[in-house]
Amino acid sequence: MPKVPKGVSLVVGLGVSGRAICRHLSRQGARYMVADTRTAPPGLEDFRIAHPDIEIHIGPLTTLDLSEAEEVILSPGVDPRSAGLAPLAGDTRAATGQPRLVGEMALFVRACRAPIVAITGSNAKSTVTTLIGDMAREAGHRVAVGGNLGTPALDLLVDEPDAELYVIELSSFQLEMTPWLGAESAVFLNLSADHLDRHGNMAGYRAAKLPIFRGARHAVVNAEDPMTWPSARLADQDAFTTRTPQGDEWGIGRHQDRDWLLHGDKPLMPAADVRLPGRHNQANALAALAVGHRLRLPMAAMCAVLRRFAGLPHRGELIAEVNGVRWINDSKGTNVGATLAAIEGLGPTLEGRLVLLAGGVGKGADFAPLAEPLARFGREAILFGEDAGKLASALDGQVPLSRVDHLEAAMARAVEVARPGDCVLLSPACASLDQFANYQARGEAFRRFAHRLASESQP
Ligand code: UMA
Ligand code: ADP
Repeated sequence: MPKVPKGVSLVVGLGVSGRAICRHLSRQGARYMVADTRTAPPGLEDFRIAHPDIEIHIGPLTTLDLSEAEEVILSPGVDPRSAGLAPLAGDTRAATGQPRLVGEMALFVRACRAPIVAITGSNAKSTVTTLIGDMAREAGHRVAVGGNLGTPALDLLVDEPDAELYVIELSSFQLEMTPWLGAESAVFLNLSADHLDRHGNMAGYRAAKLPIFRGARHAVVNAEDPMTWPSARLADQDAFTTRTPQGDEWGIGRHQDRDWLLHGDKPLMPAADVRLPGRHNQANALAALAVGHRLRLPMAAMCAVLRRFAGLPHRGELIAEVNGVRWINDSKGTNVGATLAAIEGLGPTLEGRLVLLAGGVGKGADFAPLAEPLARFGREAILFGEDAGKLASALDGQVPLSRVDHLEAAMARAVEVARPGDCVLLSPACASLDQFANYQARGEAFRRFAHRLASESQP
């Protein structure tokens, strides 16, 4: 069996993170080789050409001897419990006493020389990460923003070497492989079912995210969701809520006959001035404010960002209005919690009803929580993709259903059933990987369709 030689590290995965890890190790002059468990990882030939000296192992990790590898650095999509890796669990490196099996963030923490703000949660990570980055920038700081959001954290060290602050979005996959983070501020926004196919159950999913608090100097948690609280309260900890704040919580309460964002009893700005729509986004704004306050960013700069930030693509994004029907792209609604927020946020604002397009890879989630809000607000749920059947069983009898093979057919069906005042909402509650390269590709297919529809409806 081929072997990773003594003193050589192994990078597992040739995706976005794997390549960033390779670039980092090359910069450091470290000896490493690469493995990918897929038979044909994307971009393999390009990688070979660019790195002729790097040995590459393709295929299961059980066919590679890792017993003497210096360090095994996993891409986030690779489960540390998969065959071939399990024997490494609990192993430490003789030289450092550090775990031998780690993820990208272990390398990032070792190399990073500026404070880190880390953000996790089942939903709203990218939104809150972007808000915090924009707030720090507005206040005149040099800030680098990345992580699960897109740019791998390790690439930020080269792209923005002078950053005074790194604002990093972290997934459960990344956090479970992070032995130590030492964040200046660690934010755990919410927890609802996602990635249960990897983490087993909610307890396992939460445990995977809790390393965000390791070594943190400050925490921001959700006062309404105890699953986001660290096992032991930090000395310096803030909490946000969409209710009237208790003590010095960040919350929402009445002031001058209107709802205001409050810090304790101090009014900050009218809630309706937050440009992002819905209560859930006001919660997101409060979490970002709590971090910014800890970083001593001026309140005026932070509120200016909240007043103008219109949201990221694929998150509740209005694409077109055609014949009185709004087409909204929420392709990043990849779990039940996000789709619930979209239905409950949009439903009450409509003159008509919701035509929901949902389906894809459900990742082991229970879709039952979608039934009641769809009964209230739904005209029809049009289901497609791998877990359409599971969705249909969960929603049966609550809302009219139709099942089609693919998003294209779902959009065509939506044209037939939507009436003026309705909203066609792509919020799939599922990952896209059965039928698309990623959630962006799914959202772009929706965008193209809605734009075409809009141009065809022009007189
Ligand atoms: N894979 C294998 N074998 C391998 C390596 C990868 O089968 O040896 C598979 C994985 O199971 C997965 C796919 O290949 O299906 C990609 O995995 P990866 O770890 O190579 O992914 P990257 O391209 O490095 O992208 C990752 C994040 N993807 C995942 O965690 C699955 C990206 O988040 C992130 O933007 C990027 O690193 C930069 O940090 C995407 C994501 O879906 C948006 N994240 C999940 C989420 O947000 O819910 C966690
Ligand atoms: P993440 O990076 O955690 O996936 P995003 O900011 O990309 O988070 O948003 C993902 C999805 O979650 C979108 O569909 C968005 O509309 C929805 N969402 C945003 N904020 C919340 C919230 N506070 N609770 C539940 N869902 C939310």
